Amino acid sequence: MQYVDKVLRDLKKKNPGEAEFHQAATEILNGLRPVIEKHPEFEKAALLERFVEPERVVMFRVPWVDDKGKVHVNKGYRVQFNSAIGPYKGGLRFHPSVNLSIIKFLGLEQILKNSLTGLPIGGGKGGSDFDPKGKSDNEIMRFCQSFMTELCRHIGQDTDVPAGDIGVGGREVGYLFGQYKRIRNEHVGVLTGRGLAYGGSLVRTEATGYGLVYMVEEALKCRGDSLKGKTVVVSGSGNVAIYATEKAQQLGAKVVALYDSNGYIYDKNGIQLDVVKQIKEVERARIKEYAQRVAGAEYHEGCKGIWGIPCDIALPCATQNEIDGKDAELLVKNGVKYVGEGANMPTTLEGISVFQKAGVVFLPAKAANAGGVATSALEMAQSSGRMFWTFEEVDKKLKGIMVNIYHNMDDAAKEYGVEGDYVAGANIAGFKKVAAAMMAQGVV
Ligand code: NDP
Ligand code: 2IT
Repeated sequence: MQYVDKVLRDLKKKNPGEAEFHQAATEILNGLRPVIEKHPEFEKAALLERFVEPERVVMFRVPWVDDKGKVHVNKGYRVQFNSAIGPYKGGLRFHPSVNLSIIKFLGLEQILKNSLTGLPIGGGKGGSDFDPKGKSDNEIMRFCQSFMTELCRHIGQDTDVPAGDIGVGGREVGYLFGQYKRIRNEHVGVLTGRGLAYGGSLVRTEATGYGLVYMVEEALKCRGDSLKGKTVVVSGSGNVAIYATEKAQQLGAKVVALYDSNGYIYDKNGIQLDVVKQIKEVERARIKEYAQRVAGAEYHEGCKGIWGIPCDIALPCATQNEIDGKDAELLVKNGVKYVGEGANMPTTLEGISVFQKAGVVFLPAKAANAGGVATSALEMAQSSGRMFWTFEEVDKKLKGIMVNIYHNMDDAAKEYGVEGDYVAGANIAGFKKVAAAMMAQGVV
């Protein structure tokens, strides 16, 4: 297919060195080949060229002063990728590895993820190479205030609505919101993941992890199976990992491992989540502590070893490219049957191919972790309506959305002759609506 090949070739030439962006674009455009074949009008309208080029990229300086009076400068980013179906929507990541390539891969993924939710949200992403680890609350606050002092010119409740991602949780969203309100004099739903006292939604904290497990549960149900008694390995120990573990446990699975960037814990008796929450959410300490507090639990330095633990279900919930081809082969050899991506792009292209060839049910990130942003859109709806739904109401909507996404990608894969290939199915199902909106809106 010459058109797709040409767009990919040009993208790599025009955006040199952006390895993560190339990787995400390759996965997406390869998945879209059957659709592009059916729609020659897309090429005439240069639809793919427009789709892979962000509408706007904002890059800015973030100066801040630490507790000792030393001045630091970080890079700030907001990529407003696509607003065809709604205001830009997507998280902010604070992590030292952040660069333009990472923000662009996340933004591109977000367009299709947000479309899959069925809600009216476009795609965007932002962040900074700021490292929140080891910083005091005051340093975090000053950094967030400086970041928002620039960002607030570019966002708005009907323009662009950021939220959390790695390194950005409730505390950071609170500081960011406070500064936005102070400068703009507006108390509006301009960020999601807000605290319940100032416009947040119930279930947003749990949403990504819960949503992931709701989708895995549906995939199991469609095969006459369930989570009961299944052994699960979850990577990461942040927001997504913790609430994926919680829901998996509630539904009868046994989660035996978690990690942070230093090493992993293995607890053959099943992870005690209250201990993890105390360490990670309250103390902001390292996962290593778990093995010191729970008898029988093991801690191992380094992350990779986690994929050697035999499991039925693997839920990578930390970061991109955590599972490469070799890790995937090891998981398959040890009997993994389902992989649900809680993180964004946690599996390399080789890893995906290993899983798919082995017949593993592979639920790709843009579908499987869409529960977070879907619940963000529900938060936006509640803010606009100036009302709140109960936990049960939001949770029910979240579950309905995840089940719906599963069937939409399953149906799309069948319709385009690639049954069971959920990577293609999710890309196709997400793209159709964005393409229709872009075609209807002319050359913009
Ligand atoms: P958190 O910051 O809460 O947690 C991140 C976790 O991943 C931590 O345990 C962290 O360990 C670990 N981690 C981060 N980078 C690395 C790395 N390079 N190597 C090993 N471990 C690493 O983030 P979230 O839980 O919010 O996000 C996790 C993933 O889920 C990301 O890919 C994010 O994009 C994705 N996601 C998040 C959503 C949300 O609503 N929050 C929604 C959809 C997707 P350490 O503490 O040592 O850094
Ligand atoms: O990757 C993601 O979907 C997120 N980090 C959540 C985005 C959001 O706007 O809630």
